[in-house]
Amino acid sequence: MASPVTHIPANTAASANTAFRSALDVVREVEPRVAAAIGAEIEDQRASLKLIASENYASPAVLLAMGNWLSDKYAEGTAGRRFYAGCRNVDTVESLAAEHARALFGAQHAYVQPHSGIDANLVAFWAVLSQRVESPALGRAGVRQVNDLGEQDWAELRRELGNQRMLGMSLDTGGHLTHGFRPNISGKMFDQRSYGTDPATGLIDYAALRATAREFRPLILVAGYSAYPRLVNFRLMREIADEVGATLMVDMAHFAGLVAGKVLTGDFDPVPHAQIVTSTTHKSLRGPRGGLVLCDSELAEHVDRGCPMVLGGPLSHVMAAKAVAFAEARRPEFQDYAQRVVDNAKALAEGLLRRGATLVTGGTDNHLVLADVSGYGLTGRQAEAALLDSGIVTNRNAVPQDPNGAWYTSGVRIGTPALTTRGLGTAEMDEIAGLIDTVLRGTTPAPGSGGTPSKAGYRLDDALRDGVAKRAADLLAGFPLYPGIDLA
Ligand code: DSN
Repeated sequence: MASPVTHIPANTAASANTAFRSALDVVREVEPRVAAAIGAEIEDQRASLKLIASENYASPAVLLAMGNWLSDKYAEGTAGRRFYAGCRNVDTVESLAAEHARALFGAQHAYVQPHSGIDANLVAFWAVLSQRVESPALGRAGVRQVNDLGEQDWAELRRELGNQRMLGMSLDTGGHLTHGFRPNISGKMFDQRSYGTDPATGLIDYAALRATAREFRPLILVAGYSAYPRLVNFRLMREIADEVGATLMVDMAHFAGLVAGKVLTGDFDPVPHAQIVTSTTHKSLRGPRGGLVLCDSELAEHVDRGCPMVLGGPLSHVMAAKAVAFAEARRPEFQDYAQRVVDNAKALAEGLLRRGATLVTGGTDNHLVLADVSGYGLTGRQAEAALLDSGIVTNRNAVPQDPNGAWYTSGVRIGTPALTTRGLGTAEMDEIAGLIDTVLRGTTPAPGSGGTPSKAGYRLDDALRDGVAKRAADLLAGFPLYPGIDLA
């Protein structure tokens, strides 16, 4: 079998080791504590059973592309059209990243500057608003440049448009804060309404969504999630958006790797259906920490204004790493990786179900599983903490209509992108399901004040905890992370 960590080819492992060791030597000369923290991080990552659905391990090529003097350059604007002189090398890496992104996803336009997913979404919101403003058919006649609008113009515009509304997936059914919720600026920019899932099946209720869209008539219909374990029908979403005159925006941050790896195709590939698609680049896509916007040609000029409209100066070193990551994702082995991410999630789900766990929607079709831990008598917070003590890293997450709210929650989100990169397969996933079930069965809520059980405190037998942690460590020992890299 080829090395499961296909992004560390055997012929470059020795060079990568030399590069990381040398880099740390140089850093250590100036601030040894930083060098020590970097060295400790790889050991921490090696030691944990990482099941955070939004995390992964980037390749040495991606990591190394970020540590250089491209970081020193200011480059506001876009390739070939900068507000600073001397940007030819930044132009090269930005153009390459955009070219790879367009080819990888079959997109008409790619904007690779966003620093994060939140930034990518802000760029997208602004692009949709400014397109509407500047379209004589849709916006205020005579206004050609959204930048020229004063306070008074905006007030008038909001009246004229009569529509700064966003319809996104509710937080407790898996939506994301940036899809119009109050703790994020999107919740202030837009009047927001949510769609959710059918309580009986846990699946998106498209009929209810359509009815809400007809009544609410959003400017933007947002699809995408951070904790929904099933596929989304983007063809149907676009049909609904068109029917009510909305722009369909898809936030594919979580599942971009499954789109790139051609696991999500047809109705389930957002790119042919949405006018604008946003993503992070570091989750299932396995690139550097950053964001990405893909869009139809008509939106391109609006998207390209992201910096300086809502973004600070481009991180040219990160754009270089995005170009490398997208090039990696265009290789055939990435498709194999993406398929294994889903196969592993299904194996994990089946393993949990067989042991009696309750899963939202009863399973998964993507890279994550959402376990409702109330059947174990626990809150999500207790389950998360007990699992962490036992060497299993997950994160607590609300389940639909969660009685414990967003802080304590009743669920735990479990994802397979990282461990799949590490090479673990379906047999290991079944064993991990057993470890999770063992920990959750062995955990009880600690007594809280006034005789009611605590929502945070828990009790877990030391021997049980240590036994699971030992088994998790033994399991990981068979799947070395970054083989060939030895910083000791
Ligand atoms: N933090 C990401 C996640 O874990 O889903 C999304 O913001």
